[in-house]
Amino acid sequence: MTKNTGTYDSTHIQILKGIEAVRRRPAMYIGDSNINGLHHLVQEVVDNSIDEFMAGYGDRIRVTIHENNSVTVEDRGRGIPVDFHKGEGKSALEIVLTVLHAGGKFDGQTYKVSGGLHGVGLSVVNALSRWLEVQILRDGNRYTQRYERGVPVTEITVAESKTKNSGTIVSFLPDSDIFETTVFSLERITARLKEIAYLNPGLTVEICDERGSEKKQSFSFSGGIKDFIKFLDKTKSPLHQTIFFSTVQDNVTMEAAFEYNKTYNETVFSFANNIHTKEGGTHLTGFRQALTRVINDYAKKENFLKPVKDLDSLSGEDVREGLTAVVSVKIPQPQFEGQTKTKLGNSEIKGLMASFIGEALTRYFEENPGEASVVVSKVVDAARGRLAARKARELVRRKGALMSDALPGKLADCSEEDPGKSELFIVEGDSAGGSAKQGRDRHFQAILPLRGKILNVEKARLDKILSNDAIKTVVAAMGTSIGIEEFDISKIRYKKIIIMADADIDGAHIKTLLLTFFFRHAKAVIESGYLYIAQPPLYGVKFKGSKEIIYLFSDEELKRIQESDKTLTGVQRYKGLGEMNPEQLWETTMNPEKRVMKNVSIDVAEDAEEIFSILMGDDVEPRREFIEKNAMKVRNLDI
Ligand code: 0RA
Repeated sequence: MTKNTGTYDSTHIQILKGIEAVRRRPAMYIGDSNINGLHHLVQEVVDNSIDEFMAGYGDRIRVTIHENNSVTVEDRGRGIPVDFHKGEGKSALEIVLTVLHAGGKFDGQTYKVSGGLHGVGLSVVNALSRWLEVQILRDGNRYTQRYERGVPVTEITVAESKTKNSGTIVSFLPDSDIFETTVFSLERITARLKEIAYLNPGLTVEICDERGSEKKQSFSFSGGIKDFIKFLDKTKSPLHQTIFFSTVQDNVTMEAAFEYNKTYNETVFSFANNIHTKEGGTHLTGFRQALTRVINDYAKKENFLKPVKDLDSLSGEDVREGLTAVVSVKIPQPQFEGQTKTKLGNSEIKGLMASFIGEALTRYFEENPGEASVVVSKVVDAARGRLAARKARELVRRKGALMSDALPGKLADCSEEDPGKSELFIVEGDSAGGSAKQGRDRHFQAILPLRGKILNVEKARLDKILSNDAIKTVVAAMGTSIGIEEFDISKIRYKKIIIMADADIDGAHIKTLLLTFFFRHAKAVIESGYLYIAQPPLYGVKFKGSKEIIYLFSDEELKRIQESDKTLTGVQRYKGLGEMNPEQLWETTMNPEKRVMKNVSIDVAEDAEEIFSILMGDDVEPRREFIEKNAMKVRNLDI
C-alpha cells in the first residue's frame, strides 16, 4: 500500500473534489444528464479505443450492451499503463480513471479524439458510473480493478493472462442518481459505430445487444469514405464514379470522397478526428473552395460556359446541386468551435485542404476528361436552372403573383394587418375551405384553400417550383417571396401559418409535401416558430342523456371512453374536414381558446445524431418519410 505522504493526501483530496464537481454538474462535462449525456459515456470510452487504433494498435473494437444496461467496450490497443507513479502515490491506471483530463498519452504527435471535443476523459465516465470495472491485458498479465462512483474500491489485482494480446476492457453502469434515463439506444450506438468504421478502414467494429434476444452486428469497410458515399447515395443515381483523394501532409491526414447524382440536393458530411463536424469548419471550406475553383477553371478552359446565355461563372450554389461528399481530416491538435463545438477551427487546414484538393482534382480532370465533362455539365446545368429560376421569378414578380399587393384570388384575407395577430389557414380542398371561411373569425383569420397537386419540391428545381400554382399562391399569401436571395422573412404577413388537412393518408401526404416545401424553401418560417399543424378531431360522441358533442382527437381517447361505464349514444367518425359544419370546425380546430395545434420545429442541434442515424440507417430515404418523421420535431403546444 501507499505511504501516506503529504503529496498523496493533497492529491487525494484534489481527486475527490474533481469527482464531486463532475457529479454535481455533469452537464458541464457531457452536455446533459439525459439521453445525450448517457450516450456520451460510451462515446468517450470508444474514442479512447479509436485513439489506440489511430496510433497503430488494435484493429477491433467491440461494444456490448448488457441486460442491465451496463456497457462493455473492448479493444486490442496497448492497454492502459498500470505502472506505479511514486510522485502521485498511485498507479497510472488510477490516474487515468480518477484525475480529470489525465489522458496521459498525448504527445502532440499522434492523433487523438479523446482530449478533443468529447475528450472529457475516462475519469468523467468513471465519476458518473454506479460502478466501473477495468481489465487490462498487458505484458502477459491481466490486471483488474473496480471503482464505485469514481472511487477505487479494490486494489489492482494481477493474474497471468491466457492470451498474448494486449488490450483494454472497460465495463460500466451509468449512475441512475445522475441520469434521467439509463436505457441505451442500440440504434444510436450502432449509427456512431458504423460511422467510425467508415472513417477508419482496417478497423472492425462490433456491436452486441444482450437485452432481449441477442443482436450482433459487425462493421468493417475496406473502401473507407468511398463506401460511405456509396451508402449515402444508395437510393440516388450517381452520374459518375466516386472521386476519392487522400494524403498525409505535415502530420495531417486529409481525405475527401464525392460524386454527383441526379438529385438537386446536397448531402455533405465532414469529420475531424472522427468527430462529425456538423457545423463544418476550415476543412470543409477548403474543400468547397477548391471544388468551385477547379470546376470553374475547367469549364472556362473547355468552353462549357459559352453556349449558356448570361453565364459568366459557376457559383458555389451551382456546385452544390446534386453533390454527395464526405470530407475527413485527422490532425494532432484539433480546435473545435461553434455553438455545439462541432466546427473545426484550425485555420491552417483551410489552405492545406484547398491546395490539396485543387491540385488533385485538376490532375484528375486532366487524366479523366470523360468524368470531368459529366461533373462540369451537371454544374453548368445547375447554373442554367439558377438563371431560369431568376427569370421565372422576375416574370412572376412582374405579373405580381408573388407580391403581397396582388393577393391570390382564392385567399379570404383577414382585416387585421398586424402579422403578429394574424393567422393564415392553408386548407386542403375547396369544401373544407368553404367551411373554414364560414367558421373563421374574419377579424384575424385568413383562409387559403389549396386546389390541385402540390409539387414535390424534393424532385424539382426552383424554376419548376415557381410554376406550381399551389406553391405560388402560398408564397404570394405569405408575402415573403422565394429563392435564396429573394426570400425575406421580415415581409411575412401572418405569424401563425397553420396547415389544416384531413386526418387521413391523403391529408398526411399533403402535410408532408407542404412541410417539405417549407423545409427547403422557407426554412425561416419554421425556425421563427411560425408554422403550425391544426389538429382536427377524429370523433364526435354524445353521452346518453346529453345533447352536447364531445370531440375526441385519437383512437386511444375513444377506447378509454368506451371502456369507462358511460354509455355513448352516438359516435361519429369525421373522415374529413369537409364533414364538419362551420361551427364545429371553429369549435374544435380554429378557436384559439379551445384548439390544440402542433408547432413545427427543427431540432437539428439536439437531434442531429438521430437524424444522422436515420439518414445512415439501412432503409435510407425515402426522404419523404425522413422529413415527416425526423427532420421536423413536432411538439405539442396548447394554444
Ligand atoms: C494512457 C496511455 C496509453 C494508453 C491508454 C491510456 C489507453 C486508454 C484506453 C481507454 C480504452 N482503451 C484504452 N487503451 C489505451 C499509452 C500506453 C503505452 O504507451 O503503452
